[in-house]
Amino acid sequence: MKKTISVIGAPMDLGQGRRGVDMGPSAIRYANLKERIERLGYPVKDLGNIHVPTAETHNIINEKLKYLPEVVNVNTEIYEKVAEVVQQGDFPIVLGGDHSIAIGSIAGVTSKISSSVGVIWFDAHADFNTEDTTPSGNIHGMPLACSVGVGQRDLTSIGGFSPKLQGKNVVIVGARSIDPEERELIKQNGVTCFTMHEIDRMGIGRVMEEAIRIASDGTDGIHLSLDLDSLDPDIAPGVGTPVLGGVTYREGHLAMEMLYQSGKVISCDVVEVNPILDRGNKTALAAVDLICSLLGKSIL
Ligand code: NNH
Ligand code: MN
Ligand code: MN
Ligand code: MN
Repeated sequence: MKKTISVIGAPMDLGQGRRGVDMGPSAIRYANLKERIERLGYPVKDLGNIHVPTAETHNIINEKLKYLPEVVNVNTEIYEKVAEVVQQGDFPIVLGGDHSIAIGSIAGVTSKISSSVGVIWFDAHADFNTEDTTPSGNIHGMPLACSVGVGQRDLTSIGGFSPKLQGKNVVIVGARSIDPEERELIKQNGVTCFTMHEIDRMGIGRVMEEAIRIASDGTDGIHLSLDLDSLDPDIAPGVGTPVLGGVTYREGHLAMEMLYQSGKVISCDVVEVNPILDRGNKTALAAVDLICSLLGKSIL
């Protein structure tokens, strides 16, 4: 019997500045997420959406940590839901929403695992800023730092423990836009980063072999945090911060296929799909295609 897949919608848009990413969970569901996963032989439970307050009903108090109290509250709810799913032995897929939701999601996954979890952060960005290094004040640029215990206390201590991850088991793949001080933090914390440069030189196959080895070294499993802006904007235009020179469609799929074959992946986030900026529902469809490869859809 295959693991039950539990889908949790997190229509969060408070971690970034553009309207529409709160509709990501709807767009991904509309792209037939449930049916497509069921076709692979998994039982699927859709647990609905986490409540996210409307941006217009709240004020920004701290320009370096925009909507901090609201982001903390939503992530606490995500943490509780994901922890419950993992406790039941199910595989959570958290649909963003912006990437700040990974703070709660990773807290939930790591809280119920006996030893430690590795993370593969598939993203055009490193999301390793803090309130001291952020160029935008947007918390979606901070979740990976928070998860290794770096950053504002309320964010790093979601679930009542910190850090969630050890830098040596964290791997960023696909990066091509990293802020100057963010770069220093990545190095200081022992995080591995395979940028587009390494993907071009080594090929995505070797990059993923290394990434899987590093993320599973001494851990009980791998959490995949999939930011759709990792893909090239040609194939995933519906994201808030597109960056040229991204991962191709096949590179993305090969990465997911290899993660499936590793047998190590225990949970994932699928974030930053913004239907207002999309063409058709292209980016959400690409997201569902990638999830299917991650869950074992093979070509032959
Ligand atoms: N590094 C920038 C910031 O911190 C942009 C982050 N944007 C993302 N991250 N989409 O994935 O504001
Ligand atoms: Mn609520
Ligand atoms: Mn991101
Ligand atoms: Mn990104």
